[in-house]
Amino acid sequence: GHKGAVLWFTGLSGSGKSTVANAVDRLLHDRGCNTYVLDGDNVRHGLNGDLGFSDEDRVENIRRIGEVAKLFVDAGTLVSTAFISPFNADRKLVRDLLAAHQFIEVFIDTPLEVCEQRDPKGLYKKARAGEIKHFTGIDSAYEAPVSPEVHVKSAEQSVQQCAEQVVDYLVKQGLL
Ligand code: GGZ
Repeated sequence: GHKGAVLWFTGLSGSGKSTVANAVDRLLHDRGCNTYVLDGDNVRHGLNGDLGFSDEDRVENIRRIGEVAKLFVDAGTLVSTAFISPFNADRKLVRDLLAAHQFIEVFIDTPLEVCEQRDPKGLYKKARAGEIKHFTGIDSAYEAPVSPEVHVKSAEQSVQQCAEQVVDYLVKQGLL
């Protein structure tokens, strides 16, 4: 049986974090794991509904998500989190909340050009037009992970292949 751990997805808006996280979640669920996905839909509207996108609010957003993820780990769940989490220091804080084998950083590495091309919600277009301020990759920084446990190049493979890359890592680590 598996133990709890956090699959911490990080990447730009439109990189495919939520899509790949949900595909991984499905594969893990099919293997009989106890799983959950935390993403903007269930966190930014509720628990973190008071937070925006200033640097300060993003720091607090990630801090709270880290604490919630830890609760899921304590409950034995494989929890996938899908947030931009742009700052190395904040991801490190969450890493340090957990035991070494319990925090798996998954970098969804998709070039900005590709994310901007996809622009599923038209947010990049608005950011370029100055209608959204502090947009990650445009006028707010994204610090790429230095040594992520899993480095996924989503523009070069299918969603299913990306998800399998993550699951393969878990198998290799003996987590599944
Ligand atoms: C970045 C923003 C912004 C700004 C709204 N910058 O593609 P989406 O829409 O669905 O994902 C983005 C989401 C980012 O929220 P996170 O909680 O993941 O960010 S962080 O980890 O940095 O706290 C985007 C939308 O919210 N969005 N304004 N200014 N993304």
